[in-house]
Amino acid sequence: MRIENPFARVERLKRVKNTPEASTDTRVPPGQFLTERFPVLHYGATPRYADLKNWTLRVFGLVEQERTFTWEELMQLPRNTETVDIHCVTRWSKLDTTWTGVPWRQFITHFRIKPEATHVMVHCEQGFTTNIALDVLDDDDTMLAFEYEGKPLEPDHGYPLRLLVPKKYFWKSAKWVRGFEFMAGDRPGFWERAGYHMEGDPWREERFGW
Ligand SMILES: Nc1nc2c(c(=O)[nH]1)N[C@H]1C(S)=C(S)[C@@H](COP(=O)(O)O)O[C@H]1N2
Ligand SMILES: [Mo]
Repeated sequence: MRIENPFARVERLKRVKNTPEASTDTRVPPGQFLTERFPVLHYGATPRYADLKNWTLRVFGLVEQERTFTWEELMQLPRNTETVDIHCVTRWSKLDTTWTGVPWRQFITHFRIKPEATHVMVHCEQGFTTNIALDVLDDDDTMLAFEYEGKPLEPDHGYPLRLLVPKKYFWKSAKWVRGFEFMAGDRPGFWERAGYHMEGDPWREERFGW
């Protein structure tokens, strides 16, 4: 299957630095180069919010009880700040990015996941989705991020909330998240249906095909 490049803004990537240490650096996965910029990549238009009064985050599917978090409720949960490296499937990597958010392991203490659930479909504005295994999410560095470098996320980078799963290619770090659907078994999300890999591990170069 041939994948058309869906990114209108891909031109920006041509200006990133290709540093010599990238090939040997143990922090840069195979086939990636480093950038100090922060490219913006997504399908469709950037959602804009006048305010977050009507914003909700829905937890549904295989949970004991569906739950909806308001923005206020989410802001009351314990938060954490972490510095991680990110890797985009279009081959840029960025080191030492700092994010603040609600750790995934903290978030899931607020509802009960049914034992048969194995995967999550992340639902975003405008129908974007991505699929992730629960055991991948179950890590210290996975979070529901709302700040980047100490400031609220820029609209282009997912304001108000994005998922951050730094150990997978960055398309799994879904922007403008509005819901988590717990599922028994895996199902492809938006890019996965277009041929991207179901797992997306940058260290194994799981870019396309499944
Ligand atoms: N909702 C949504 N989230 C998304 C995408 C998208 O198209 N829609 N693109 C993904 C891809 S392919 C990448 S590489 C990252 C880019 O994040 P950035 O724009 O903050 O660099 O967002 C991911 N999250
Ligand atoms: Mo991407």
